Amino acid sequence: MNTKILASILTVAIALPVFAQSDQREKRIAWWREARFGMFIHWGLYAVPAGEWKGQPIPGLGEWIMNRAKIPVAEYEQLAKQFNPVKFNADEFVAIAKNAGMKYITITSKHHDGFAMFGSKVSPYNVVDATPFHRDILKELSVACQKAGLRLCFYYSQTQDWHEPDGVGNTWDFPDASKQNFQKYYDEKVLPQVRELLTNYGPIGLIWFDTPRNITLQQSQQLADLVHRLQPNCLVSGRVGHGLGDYDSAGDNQISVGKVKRDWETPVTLNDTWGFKKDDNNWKTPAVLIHQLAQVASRGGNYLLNVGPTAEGVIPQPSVDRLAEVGRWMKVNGDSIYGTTGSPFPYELPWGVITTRAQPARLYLHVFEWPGKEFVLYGMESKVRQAYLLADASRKPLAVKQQHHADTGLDELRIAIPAAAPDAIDSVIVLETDGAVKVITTLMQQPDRRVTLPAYLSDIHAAAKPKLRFDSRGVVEQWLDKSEWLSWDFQVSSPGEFEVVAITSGQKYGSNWEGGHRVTASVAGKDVQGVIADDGKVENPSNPYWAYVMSKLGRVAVPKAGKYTLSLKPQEIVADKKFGLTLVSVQLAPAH
Ligand code: JFZ
Repeated sequence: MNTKILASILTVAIALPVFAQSDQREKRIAWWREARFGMFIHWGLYAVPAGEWKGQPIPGLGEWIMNRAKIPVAEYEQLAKQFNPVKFNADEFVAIAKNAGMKYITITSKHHDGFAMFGSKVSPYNVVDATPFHRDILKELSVACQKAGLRLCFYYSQTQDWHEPDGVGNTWDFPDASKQNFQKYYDEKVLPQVRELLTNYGPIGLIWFDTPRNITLQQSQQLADLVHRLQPNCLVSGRVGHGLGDYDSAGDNQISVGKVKRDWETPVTLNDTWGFKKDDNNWKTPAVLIHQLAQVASRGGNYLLNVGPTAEGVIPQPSVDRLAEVGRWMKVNGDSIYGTTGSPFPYELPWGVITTRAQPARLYLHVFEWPGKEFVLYGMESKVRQAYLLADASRKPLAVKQQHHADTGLDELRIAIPAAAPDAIDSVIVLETDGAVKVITTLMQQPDRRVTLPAYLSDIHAAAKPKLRFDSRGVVEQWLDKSEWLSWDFQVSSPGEFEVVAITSGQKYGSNWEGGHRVTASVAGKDVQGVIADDGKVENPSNPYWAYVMSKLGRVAVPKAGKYTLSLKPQEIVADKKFGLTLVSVQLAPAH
């Protein structure tokens, strides 16, 4: 046979299953893209000690107490006898989620401690057989979810299991790693329990695997295949390992600073723990939660917000209150979240975020900082047919002026708005366009005259393959080589004097910021040299665990409207802590 024909037959034969697979993935992920907002529930035996062991508060996450306090299996197992959550009411859990506007619930079926929250024939270490409660919590939730029309999903810790000698993580009871047989644990507990979860609880939305650690490609593949074979419409989370998930999971409490191309979800804590801790009262405010929800949606992702029920079986009241506040906002503004895709702009906006609906074509402007009287948006190419406030049931049209400035090339949209914000946290302006939404995607100065140049939209210059890279939020990390530099092209419509400011990011929980680097920023034929010093913090509600630090580099004059390039070149990078220059963005702030 002609080799060309043979090659094309082979190509088709190989491509077919891949197409079939991606087709199926598109089908199974449709509900999840529509949902955008879900409830995470971390619940297990760790709710009994609630962050305290033998009278001592144990630092860290509540569900990690067995590991943090190195509690022997024989002792930790005793907690099962005390686990009797008599106040648990599945309908109440589901009502709290539904009232918040959440469309799915993902509950820990088995966390790293190895204890199953369902009646499992595979191991007696489960809620039905080992506790005085004797009720199958997952079964009750599956009935309640089906009644209320929410999707039920299961978290399952596939690699870490501190109860089993062959699971990963328990080095205090089982110190001899050479005696470990992970495959045995995987074959005898993981596969059969996942099979139970997908067989005994009706249709499941997704399995949230976690911390893949040392799992092999073959084992991850086998898990994903098992899920998809038993329930073809069930999704597999990104943390199944080896990139085999149906969508990506962001790091805990991490929100990308830029748009993400793949489907993604971020898990977020309401306070600082997943599993209940009686002393953790560091609750996020409703404003932070609503802003995060809108931000995640504006970057094309799902927001999975956690509650940690107590050992009595109730969701803590501060959690219930905050979720009710989010629900109050969602009842009015849900259209701007459900079934939307991200912002059409590749960069962030100073006043809030944007979500988009394809059919019928809508742009939702989530205004966190209400300007009063007039709202201005640059770069809108489509004709805006109508504008109104989502909070206004009568949809009274707002006066709109749309103008293309031939001299500067600027597309300017002006909307007359009421002086007072319809919502103190996030007021949504709806724009209806003629045909699909089209915008200018080049970086440009904003109506507040500020120019923000995000690291993830820079051109990278390096002699060889650049060593600097972006973390999962889109922040530069590993910028240790001073020969590597960044540049941005952007549009200025309102010239003048500007302060050049660099925004850098600390590592998680703020302790690990590294400064002292000397850099040169060049723009409009002028160089400014400055030091990355701590000249103040920037509020960062989308990533409250990572402090943003502002460094003032110097002043530049931009003489006239037009196109400019700014380059940022390091003269010296301090890398004692090996973090280097962790750049979020460079800003030109109008100097008054
Ligand atoms: C994991 C668990 O260990 C934790 O107990 C909780 O269930 C959480 C949702 O997931 O912790 C992680 C996993 C991944 C990252 C951080 C914490 N990550 O990728 O940054």
